[in-house]
Amino acid sequence: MQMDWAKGLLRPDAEVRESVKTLGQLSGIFANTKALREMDPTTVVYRVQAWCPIPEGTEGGLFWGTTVVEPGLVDSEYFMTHGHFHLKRDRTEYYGTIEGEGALVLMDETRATWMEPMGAGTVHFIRPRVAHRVANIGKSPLRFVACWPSDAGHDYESILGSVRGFSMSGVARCSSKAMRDFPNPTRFSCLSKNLIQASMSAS
Ligand code: M6P
Ligand code: ZN
Repeated sequence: MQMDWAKGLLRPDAEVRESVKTLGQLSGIFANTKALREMDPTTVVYRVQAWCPIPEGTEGGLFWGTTVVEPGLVDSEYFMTHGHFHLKRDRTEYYGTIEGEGALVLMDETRATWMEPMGAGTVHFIRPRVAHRVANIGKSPLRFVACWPSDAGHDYESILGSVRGFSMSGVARCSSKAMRDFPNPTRFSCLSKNLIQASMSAS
């Protein structure tokens, strides 16, 4: 396999799966559905390349991939990945940032949510039973690589909805300065959305 390490892109190959997520495919994750409806549904939010050299579900294997999240906003929310728990909840993952500015939003099964700032060179270990989503909080594409177990699976269902979902206001319009100044990792409850926004706008 060949990867362009400057851009994180994998050379197209029969074992590399490529997918594109548009605004039209992400209607469940943005809070302001009216603002979303007024945008072009074909707008690309992010692209994923996943190198899957063995069948999905195989125990003991690893997949490798790159995700590129475009800059943009839906009302006050940054463009972000859908986000997921692993179907096998004890499976972990690494994310490593190539370039851009991002927020890795993490949420455990008690719905406690926290963030880690992403920037060129940051590496993030996603612990067992922790859902993960990435928002692009910068002005250029955010590129990151990921490595995860081939039997982890994706559970998208459990993070959807205003009650069960991530505390999405936490990534709304937070400046990169606020992200840098935030203790890392910062832990807070999903119930304190206003507090998060207040802390971020204060810094
Ligand atoms: C990373 C990995 C993939 C994931 C992708 C996009 O590359 O975690 O497993 O599919 O990000 O994230 P999502 O599936 O939540 O849209
Ligand atoms: Zn994952």
